[in-house]
Amino acid sequence: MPEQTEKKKIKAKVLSGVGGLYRVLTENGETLECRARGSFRHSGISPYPGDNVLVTEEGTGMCAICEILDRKNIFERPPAANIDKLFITVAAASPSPAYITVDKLLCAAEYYGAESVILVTKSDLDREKAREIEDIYLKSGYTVFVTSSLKGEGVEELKRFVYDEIRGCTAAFAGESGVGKSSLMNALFPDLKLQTGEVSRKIARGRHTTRAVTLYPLDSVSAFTGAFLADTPGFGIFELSSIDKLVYDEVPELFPEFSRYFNTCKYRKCTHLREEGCEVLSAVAKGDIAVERHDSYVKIYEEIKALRPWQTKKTQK
Ligand SMILES: Nc1nc2c(ncn2[C@@H]2O[C@H](COP(=O)(O)OP(=O)(O)OP(=O)(O)O)[C@@H](O)[C@H]2O)c(=O)[nH]1
Ligand SMILES: [Mg+2]
Ligand SMILES: [Zn+2]
Repeated sequence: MPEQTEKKKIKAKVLSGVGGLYRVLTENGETLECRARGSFRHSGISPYPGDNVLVTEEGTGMCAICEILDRKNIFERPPAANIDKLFITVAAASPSPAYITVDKLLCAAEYYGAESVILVTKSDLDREKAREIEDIYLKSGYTVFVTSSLKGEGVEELKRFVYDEIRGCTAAFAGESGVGKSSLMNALFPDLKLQTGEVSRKIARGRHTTRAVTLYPLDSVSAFTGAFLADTPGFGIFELSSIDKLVYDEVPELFPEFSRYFNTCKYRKCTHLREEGCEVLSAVAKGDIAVERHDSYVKIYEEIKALRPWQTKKTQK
């Protein structure tokens, strides 16, 4: 027997990480506190919530993450890895809906290969606005739930969807601060007991109550197996520049409901911004594409073009 046997490596999932201290759930169902000690640290990579990792026991009661396993994807905002589904949350009122934030999050999810679901919250505050948001995103081909955590509206329906669709998956809530992400997670799974906060009366925006991304294993709060739900801190403004490889001529592909028109635009290199003979624009005029979505498209395209004017899909190759 060699004197120093290699330390046993245990597979685990990172639930949260604050100040270099990580909480992981091992495949044996144990929750451990860890530091990061692996060689990956030299290459500037650090574990993210959602990462699948290998951990070793250090003898001192402390454990160490020694390896990060392959990632399906990694979001910079909210910072999380291996997200299968993104629940993009938008309030009918308080704060008033910012379509650009929703559409940027939808673009990020399309880019990283996560499936998006739109959750409209606070329907009790403005029913008409809630329906308006629902119409826009249903028309765009997304799954939409209209909910009120306060009145319980839509909560059972969403819970059934969660049970059916996120088995074995990691889903994260994302959206502006104060839209009610933590409140809705509590309405779905009361045992989570997440902290929620007020919306500032003065600026009518949230106060950043949730401070860090945290994954909750659903089998700890309900009869559920192998699924994780992540609560994340809300944003003020969401910047797509956090996707550092996104180039402007990729932006059209991030709007799935536009794609069927691309081949019939008059010009082969149509940007779908304002060209004559653009079929995307004529679908907007006919009401087949929501005008709010096209407005966001123009903003996002121009923002990325201003940021990286010389980079295109060709130069990225
Ligand atoms: N009227 C009404 N208020 C709600 C509803 N859901 C949440 N709120 C209120 O909205 C405020 C913000 O809720 P949170 O759940 O903390 O929002 P959050 O999205 O988690 O915010 P951050 O953690 O800052 O990102 C709280 O005062 C909630 O009581 C709802 O369905 N109806
Ligand atoms: Mg919160
Ligand atoms: Zn076009």
